[in-house]
Amino acid sequence: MIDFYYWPTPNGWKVAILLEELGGKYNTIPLNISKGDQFKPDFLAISPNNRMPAIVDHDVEGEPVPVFESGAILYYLAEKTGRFIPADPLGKKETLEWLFWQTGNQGPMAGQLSHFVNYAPAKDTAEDSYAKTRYANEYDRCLGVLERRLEGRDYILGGDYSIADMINWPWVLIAKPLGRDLTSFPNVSRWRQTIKERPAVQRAVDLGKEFRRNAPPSEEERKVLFSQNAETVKAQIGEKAQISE
Ligand SMILES: N[C@@H](CCC(=O)N[C@@H](CS)C(=O)NCC(=O)O)C(=O)O
Repeated sequence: MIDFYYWPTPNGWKVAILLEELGGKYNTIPLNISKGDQFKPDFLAISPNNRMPAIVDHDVEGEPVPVFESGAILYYLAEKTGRFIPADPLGKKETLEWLFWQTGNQGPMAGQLSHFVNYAPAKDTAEDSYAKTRYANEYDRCLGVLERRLEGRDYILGGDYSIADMINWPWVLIAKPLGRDLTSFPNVSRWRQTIKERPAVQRAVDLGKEFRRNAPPSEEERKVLFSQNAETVKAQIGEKAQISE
C-alpha cells in the first residue's frame, strides 16, 4: 500500500492523477497545510522541505520508502510500475526534462502568481503590481513554451500520455482563477481539455474537495503559511522524527 500525504491543491493533484491512473490503490492521509501539519516531525522525516505531496511506499522489501517532491514521486512510481513513462533511455531523458522544467519553471511561477492573486494583502502598491505582473508574465511565458511543445504533438512527449503531462496539467487547469486567458494558446487548450476528460483525472481533482475552501485564510492560517523563514526551519531541527509504519 502507498500512503499519500495530500491536500487538494494543484501540486497535490499531480500525484493524485498518477495514483488514480494506476488503479487507485492508495491510502490518503490529509495533510492540512493551513493548520501546520507539514511541520510535524513525522512528516518532516518523509518530506524535509515541509511541503506536500509526499508518499511512503510500503510495497517494498525491507523498510518503507519515503519520497518527496512531485517530480520525484511521479518518476519513482512510473519507473516502479513501468507505466506512463517511455521504456527507452532517450524517452526517459525527455521525461526528466519536462519534470524538471515543471518543478523549476511553471510550478514556482504559478505558485507565486497564485500567492499574489489570492493571498497577498490587497495593498495595490507599485511593488504589489510589479510582483503580480512579473509572475503573470512568467506564467504566460511558460504557457508559450508548452504551446510550442504541443504543436504537432498530442501530448508533451508525443503520441503517448505520460507523467510529463500529469505534472504540467494542474497549474494549467486553473489558468482562469489565476486571471490568465488561454485563448491565444490553442494547443494548450486542446491538451488541457483532452486530459480533463479522463475519468482518473476527474477523480483526482475531486479528491479531498471537501477540504477546499473559498474563504480567505484566517490570521492564524496566514501565519502558518506565509511567515516561514530560516528561523522556522531551525526551530524544527532536533525534533524527533519517525516514519510512521
Ligand atoms: N516543488 C514542490 C512544491 C510543493 C508545494 O509547494 N506544496 C505546497 C502546497 S501546493 C505546500 O505543501 N505548502 C505548505 C507550506 O507552504 O508550508 C512539488 O512539486 O512537490
